[in-house]
Amino acid sequence: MEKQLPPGQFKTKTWPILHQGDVYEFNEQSWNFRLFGQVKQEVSLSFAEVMSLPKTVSTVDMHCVTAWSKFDTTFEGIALHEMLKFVELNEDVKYIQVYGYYGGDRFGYSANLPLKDLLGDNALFVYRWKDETHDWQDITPKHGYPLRFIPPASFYLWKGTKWVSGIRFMKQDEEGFWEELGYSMTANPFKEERFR
Ligand SMILES: Nc1nc2c(c(=O)[nH]1)N[C@H]1C(S)=C(S)[C@@H](COP(=O)(O)O)O[C@H]1N2
Ligand SMILES: [Mo]
Repeated sequence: MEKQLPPGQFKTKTWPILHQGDVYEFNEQSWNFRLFGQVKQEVSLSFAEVMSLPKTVSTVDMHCVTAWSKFDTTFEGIALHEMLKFVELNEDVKYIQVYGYYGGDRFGYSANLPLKDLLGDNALFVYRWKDETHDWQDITPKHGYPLRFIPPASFYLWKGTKWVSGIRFMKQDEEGFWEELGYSMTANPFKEERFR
């Protein structure tokens, strides 16, 4: 069966590149992944520690708010639920902010998401991908090397932070980078939740 495009979207076979600002330059020495906010104890993982976590392969659809949709990209990465094993969450944590690089600041970009929707194998921090036109290859610097988030297809792709630096756990929903500028908090492409 043909897959349904969300309303107002068109299909692309290539993977477009879209972000604000310059591209993060990876430096393993200064790179870390922070788990912080509403947790009993904050944790900071090195690149080697993150890359030694169990790996998940998942095929997902991506829907960008600028109206392109790309079906069936296969990613290899670390599921968000693997990261959760490192922290004990405070009571009533329901949202997260996924941080990434923007404008010289490793925490300059952020995207808010409800934690309950991110517990499956389709919420991944990815470093490798393939599709029908490409064999396995590393995520390029412009797509978020060395590690970027890919959200489930029930969220527009701006929730997919590139050059990730950490997760902040929250009790209440808070605006991220695009949400502060008027984009949707919930961002469901199938309900066409672009702005609010
Ligand atoms: N750090 C960071 N991540 C980001 C962005 C950004 O500007 N900075 N742009 C977002 C937006 S709006 C989109 S549509 C996707 C695009 O990902 P792609 O270029 O890999 O297709 O990255 C998201 N992640
Ligand atoms: Mo976007």
